[in-house]
Amino acid sequence: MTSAPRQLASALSPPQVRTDPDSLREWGRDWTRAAEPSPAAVVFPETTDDVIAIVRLANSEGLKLVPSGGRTGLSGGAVAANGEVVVSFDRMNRILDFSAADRLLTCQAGVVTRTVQDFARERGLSYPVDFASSGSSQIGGNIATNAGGIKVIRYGLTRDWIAGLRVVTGTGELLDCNRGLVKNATGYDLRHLFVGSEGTLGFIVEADVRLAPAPDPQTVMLLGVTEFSRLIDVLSLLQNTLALSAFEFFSDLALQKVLSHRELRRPLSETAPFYALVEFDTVDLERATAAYEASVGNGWVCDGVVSQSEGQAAALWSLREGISESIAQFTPYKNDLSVRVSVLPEFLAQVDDLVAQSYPGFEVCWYGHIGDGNLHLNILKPAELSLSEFYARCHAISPSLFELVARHGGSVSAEHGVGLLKRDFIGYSRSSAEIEIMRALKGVLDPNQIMNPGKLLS
Ligand code: S2G
Ligand code: ZN
Repeated sequence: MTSAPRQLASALSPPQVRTDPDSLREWGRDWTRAAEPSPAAVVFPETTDDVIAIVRLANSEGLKLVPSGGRTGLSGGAVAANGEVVVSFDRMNRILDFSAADRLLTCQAGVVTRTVQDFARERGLSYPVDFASSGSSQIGGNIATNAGGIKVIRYGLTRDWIAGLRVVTGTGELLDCNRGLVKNATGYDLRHLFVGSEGTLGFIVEADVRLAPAPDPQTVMLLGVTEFSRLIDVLSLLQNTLALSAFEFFSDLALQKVLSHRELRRPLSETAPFYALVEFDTVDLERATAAYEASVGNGWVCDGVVSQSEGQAAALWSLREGISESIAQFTPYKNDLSVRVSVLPEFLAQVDDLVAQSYPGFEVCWYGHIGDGNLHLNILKPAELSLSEFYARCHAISPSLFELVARHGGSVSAEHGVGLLKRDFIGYSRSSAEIEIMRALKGVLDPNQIMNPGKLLS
């Protein structure tokens, strides 16, 4: 056993340290295949004191640490490819407290997102941040990447639901940020520095998670939309008519991939180039139907279906939520872009032209949360191209795509984080002054650069 695992075994109990090849491979990667996992060891802290001991050892022995949650990341943020020690929160997965009066749940970072959602629902409340990977992602990882998902248009992002954080910084200092308070005007809100920091400043070990009242009954409508730009017309008409819980979109190619992967039938009699999946309070059904009819009258929509039951609503949602899993077999090159909704029409037109010119012959899969300006552009690998050749060709086009995003004041990583894959492109969305300040902040909180080295900042 090399020195790192032996040292770690002295700070933890032996079962908490793994070095077998299967564990190194399993915990050394996330959902990306950006790099071959090769950690020196995987450790499983069970308490905050264990995490502090690991951080102190890393500082004294020059170990590098990679935080690991559900490993559902899509930017390589949890990849350990250079002999780092993976610090998995799988065993720090307890719900510690619940206050109905505060509508607050306190839990360890390793609690699975779905567990938080179920816990809230069982108490007549809800945790309204949701996405396809919520069954395996962990709340700590959601916080570290400020995860968004499908309900942002109504409920915001993870950041909006975190009322307190316990964090072990890169120096081993335990910070108790905000303690679940609603108001606390006593200086910089350090909690928000750690949200979205992707494990580069410290380990999130516990969170105080705000919960919302249970939502009213919801109805889902799937619309066949006649062209890309009309998605925005439908969005604006619906938004001026009722309170939307979700406004998602996907292309017909994305739908085809889900239908064939899951052996499902087409949901509409008409085929359209794009589909909008809309969710709203059932009490607004009459207004939603009127907006649908107006959209058809305007030629924006060619067909539509409304859920008549929770089962039908879930079936319509599965067409959207199944995309990521259905296209995984084509090892897609993923772009996760966002612009303000107001500039979407112009941006959509320009990015559509760029994609058509740049990726001739590649299958291009569009989907995402267009209601909050977030588009997922996935280029599918042709069978005849090697993965490295395919990635190289896509990577070569990224600068022109990101220039377009920058021209529209957008972000080159809307919700998936920067990690490894977008690290070299953050200059398209952040100024050099901001990047220097981020480096200085990392210098304060992780002076020995032990925390997730090479991620987010080069
Ligand atoms: C989505 C999930 C991950 C992916 O479906 O909204 O954020 O495959 C994605 O892009
Ligand atoms: Zn998404």
